[in-house]
Amino acid sequence: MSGRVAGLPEWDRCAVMGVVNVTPDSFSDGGRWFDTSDAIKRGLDLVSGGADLVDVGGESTRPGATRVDEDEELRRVIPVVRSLTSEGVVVSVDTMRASVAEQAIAAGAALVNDVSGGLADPSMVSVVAAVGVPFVVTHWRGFSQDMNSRAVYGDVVAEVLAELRRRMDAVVEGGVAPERIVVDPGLGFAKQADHDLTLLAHLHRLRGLGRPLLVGASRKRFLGRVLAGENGTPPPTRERDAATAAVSAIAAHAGAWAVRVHEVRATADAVRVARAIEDAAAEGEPP
Ligand code: PMM
Repeated sequence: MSGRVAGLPEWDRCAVMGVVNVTPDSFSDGGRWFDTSDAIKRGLDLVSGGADLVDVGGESTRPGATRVDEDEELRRVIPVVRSLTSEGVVVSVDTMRASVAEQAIAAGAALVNDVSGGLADPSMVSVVAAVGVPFVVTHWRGFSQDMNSRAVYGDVVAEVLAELRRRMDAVVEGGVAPERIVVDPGLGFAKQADHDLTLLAHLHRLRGLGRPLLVGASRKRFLGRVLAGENGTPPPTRERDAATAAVSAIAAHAGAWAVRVHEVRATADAVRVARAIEDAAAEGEPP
């Protein structure tokens, strides 16, 4: 099974995390939900389409992106978090800033999704520990501006495992309860396409970290490379949703706790099929 995260609802299958990027420049959907009311509507639509929780972010992390300033990030994120939580949506906040996490939690966010795993802001871990919300520890080697130059590995699975384990230890040392930690291999963060594919092929080893696993493959570059035609041109990001749903099924089958996706409908089906196959396998076991 996919595991339980203290402080969040328990789903009986891999959960679907829908994405609302309140940004003008995100890699996959930049600008589409930049306006506050569009972003809120998008969050509600994702829930109607099958999202179990909605991840709200105000800073693009696409390769090469420069950072947004704190006031602007707060302006983008907080009203969307407040409005969605007031509608009963389980919201996670995608931020590398402790101040944004703190205000988002005050506005009702149930989970802090920090793609830097607490490395970008030295106050992040203590803020999360103090309020006692769940925390996503993502594998990360540095800010977007130069992350591609850090995509150098001898054994990508072993190195990601070791680096995640170190971050988990540091986060627990900082006061976050182990049962509130989620781990994430950080597909595309300081990784080339081959690294992402190898990590997906070894999700069972990442589960060995002993905590629920979040997988964020949606529309990413490695899918563009897999889907590229003979001339090597990758399809535009919005044409990668079928491939994303395929990864969702594979991740769910490998025991992921949740998948983070931009279009939820096909993934919601994929995780249900994965669950049905798991049930059938359990029923087919000899006594
Ligand atoms: N990827 C992006 C943003 N946030 N959070 C987690 N936990 N894992 C991810 O893989 C992840 C993330 C980048 O995706 P986008 O900008 O295309 O939404």
